[in-house]
Amino acid sequence: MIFLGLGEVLAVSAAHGQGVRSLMDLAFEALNLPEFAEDEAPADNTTIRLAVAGRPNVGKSTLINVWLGEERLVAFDMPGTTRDAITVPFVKDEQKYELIDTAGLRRRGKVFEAIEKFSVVKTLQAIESANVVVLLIDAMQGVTDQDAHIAGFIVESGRAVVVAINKWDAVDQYQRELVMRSVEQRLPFLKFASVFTMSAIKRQGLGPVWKAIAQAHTSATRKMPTPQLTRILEEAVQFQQPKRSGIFRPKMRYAHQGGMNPPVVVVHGNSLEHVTEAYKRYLEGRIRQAFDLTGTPLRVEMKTSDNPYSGKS
Ligand SMILES: Nc1nc2c(ncn2[C@@H]2O[C@H](COP(=O)(O)OP(=O)(O)OP(=O)(O)O)[C@@H](O)[C@H]2O)c(=O)[nH]1
Ligand SMILES: [Mg+2]
Repeated sequence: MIFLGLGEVLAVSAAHGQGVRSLMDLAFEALNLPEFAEDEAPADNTTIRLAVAGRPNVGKSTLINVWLGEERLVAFDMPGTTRDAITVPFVKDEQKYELIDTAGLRRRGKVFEAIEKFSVVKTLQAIESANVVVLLIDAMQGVTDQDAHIAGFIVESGRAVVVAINKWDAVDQYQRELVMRSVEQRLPFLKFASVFTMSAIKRQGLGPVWKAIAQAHTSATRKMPTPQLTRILEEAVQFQQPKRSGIFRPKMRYAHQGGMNPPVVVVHGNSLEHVTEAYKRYLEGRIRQAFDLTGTPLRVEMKTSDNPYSGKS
């Protein structure tokens, strides 16, 4: 039983949620639960699954109620009001959505917690099965470690994300500045996402958030043709070559798209295992810019073609 004994030991980063996903995968496996995605995924792929996630009491249920224009979900000034991930169908600008309200997540030590044990599992599964996640942050509290942890999980799951700072009506100018600074400091790995301030209760700032949701979904499902990707790769290499590593000089030949939501770009060539992380980030930046991938994580993978000399030395 992986919860009690030390059957499996995984490295996780407390601050950024790194490794948490594999940990949760293991936990799900051990629990032997049915896959949320298979159970509740819409039959057609024209429906966008949109999850609202965040710490307890940030206003997730309130926001969805405002979107729906009715008090469909229970919202209350008490952490842990929502105990289960709840899906509600919704249409906006002729686009079909499945809105998913989730239980507020907190963190104790290195694992997520919610008021009820199973709601944390449901919430993490809801995030993994969503196309886009709105990460809701409470302006009265600023960005905390717990928000960073949830953000880390969203990014690791490859979900497109929009950051919305709620309860903007309830804070003064001083707190507003603190909040904006805490976003920069604690969520540096979310630089690709748009950040908005809003008030669900006062119905302020809702329009830009919707635009960003649609944009994030478009980015996450962008088609990147091989010729165009390869041209961007060539231009990037021309501008700055990957560093030589000993006798190896990584040689990039072409790139193709290996997946969507999140977009994956696979670079083919020789000695690519010597490409540095910094260079991969540089390539990611060039690709992001060329395809306007605001709002979605992007994965760049290196694939070395069979080397005829390997194994012969
Ligand atoms: N001032 C202010 N209060 C808000 C706003 N949005 C929500 N609230 C209040 O925040 C409290 C919590 O709202 P909920 O919608 O229940 O929060 P939640 O994130 O769903 O909470 P859990 O289900 O417990 O995780 C309620 O008292 C809301 O009225 C807002 O924009 N401004
Ligand atoms: Mg709720």
